[in-house]
Amino acid sequence: MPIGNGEIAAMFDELADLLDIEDANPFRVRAYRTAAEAVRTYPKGIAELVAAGQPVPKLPGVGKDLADKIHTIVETGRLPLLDEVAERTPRALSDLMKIGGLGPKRVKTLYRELDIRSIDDLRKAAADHRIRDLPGFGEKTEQLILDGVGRLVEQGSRLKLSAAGAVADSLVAHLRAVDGVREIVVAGSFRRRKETVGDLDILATAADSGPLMDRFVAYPDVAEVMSKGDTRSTVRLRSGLTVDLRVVPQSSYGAALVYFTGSKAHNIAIREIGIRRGYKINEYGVFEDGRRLRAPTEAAVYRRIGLAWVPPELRENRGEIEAAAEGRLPKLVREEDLKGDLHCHTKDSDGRSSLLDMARAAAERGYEYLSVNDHTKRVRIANGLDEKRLLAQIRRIDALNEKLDGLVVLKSSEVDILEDGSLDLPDSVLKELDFTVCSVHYGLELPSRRQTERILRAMDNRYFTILGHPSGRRIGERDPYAVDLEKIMIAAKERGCVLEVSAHPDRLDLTDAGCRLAKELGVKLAISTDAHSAAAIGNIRFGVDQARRGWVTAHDVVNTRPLARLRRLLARP
Ligand code: DGT
Ligand code: CA
Ligand code: CA
Ligand code: ZN
Repeated sequence: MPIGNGEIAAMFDELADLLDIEDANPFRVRAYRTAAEAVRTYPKGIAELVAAGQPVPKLPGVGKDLADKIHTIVETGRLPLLDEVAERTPRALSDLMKIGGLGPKRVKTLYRELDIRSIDDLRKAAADHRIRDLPGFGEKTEQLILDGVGRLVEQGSRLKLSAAGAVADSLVAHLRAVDGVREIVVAGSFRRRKETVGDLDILATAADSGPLMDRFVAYPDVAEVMSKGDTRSTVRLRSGLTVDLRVVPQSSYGAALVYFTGSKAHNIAIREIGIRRGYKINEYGVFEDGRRLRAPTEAAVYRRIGLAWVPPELRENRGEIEAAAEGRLPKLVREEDLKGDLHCHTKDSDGRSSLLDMARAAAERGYEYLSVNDHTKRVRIANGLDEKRLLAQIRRIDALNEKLDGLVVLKSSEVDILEDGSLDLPDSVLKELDFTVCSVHYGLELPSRRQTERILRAMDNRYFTILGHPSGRRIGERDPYAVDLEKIMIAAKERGCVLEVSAHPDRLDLTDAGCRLAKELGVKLAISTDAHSAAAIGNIRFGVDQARRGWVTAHDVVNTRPLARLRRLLARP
């Protein structure tokens, strides 16, 4: 019963958190974090490989000791060192680190001084104002903690799409092994590629549902079987995620897939159109006078009510139904439309892979170009580059391009936008670059008017090309900064600047609504990974998903263009 890469990675992350709280050697902590990232981004199921008699694959930064630990997890489902550490330091403390502003030091203080062992303990202590007097805290921090707890509770246990994907992959692989299964698909918000999912909704077809339900509840990661029936079962996994499995006959597949993909608002609108045309539409089929009509596919269901098939990402009842009726659904951008990536980091700043390894990974994907955008000097914690180091990097990229065949490495930078709206490097250096990504990293708390002015001012610089991660949020951890996004978009269009859709699975800014606004205002977008390792270049899919949810077409995205046209598009008028 294979354990998923995501679950292996989660164990290493938890171990790293707990060791960090215990003040363990930082190199050791970092080694576990590196292992977590390497496992999470590995494209094949490690447990499946081992089950097939292969060794644990060689992963970047993962030595023999860690590979042995991965092997143990795969074989036993446990990491003995984690169990050992958890005896000394409560596991729930690693949850506290999910709250913005709480690092290992502060979590340790909270635990030692106030015996805080859970999110609930933390909420109570903050509400009773017991935190503000701790050394290194204060009123402002106490309020930040209270906000953070509120956000965590509000979003409930919604899981980021990337994490849900890791779970979904191994669960679907587990179910596919059952004889007689035909279709099997993860529907719901997961199929609509929403940035977070509340639960997973798996839909399968089989003549006999029994064996499928049996295997579902026997999945090794199940913590609790909440219900088990012939057509529907629900389980809760150890991570807390709930999963529904529905099994329907093949003849209901089209209608069931439409229904369980949702959204609920889309379904209700579809059902109303059906009623007007004399049809009843539900999860079992399309009916006329109690007689089931043939509708084996989604497209057939939509056709019955005069609509074109609607891509799942658009099914939110935000105008897609009218567009489908009038034949004007957008032709959404696809991952294979992208010709390159316009935001990544290397070891020169805070990336974990070398320039060469990043270039190789991009070439392997078949990209025409990859830009290197290491941080600038102000971002000292990320080892940002000053003028001299950036010029040296430019020369190394020139030398590399001499040798590379097929891929061009573009010279760029992720230039920090300073508080006064100036850029962190002088024009004399910026002009040596092919283009820039400019981002806000500090002063996220500025009021909206000032934040907006700051960014507009930065855009006035003729070397400003792309606004990087344009809201600064981290999903579930840090709210977006306050800013007038519409004003920024209008200014970007006027000046020929571009906005980034970050494919980074923890960021995903712009939001879907932000992407749609950009499209409507006619401002161009770049879909970029902000990759900090060669493997993370594969995250591009999450940015494409988000853009598709925002009705974005290939035409709206600059990095769908071949290099020569990209250069013309990025040049400021
Ligand atoms: P989530 O799980 O909160 O991320 O969002 P969904 O969209 O996956 O919602 P979920 O899991 O409650 O239900 C899955 C799908 O089932 C949903 O997208 C549409 C359909 N559905 C659920 N409840 C209703 C309902 O009351 N009416 C209709 N028409 N459809 C529903
Ligand atoms: Ca769901
Ligand atoms: Ca559900
Ligand atoms: Zn950044």
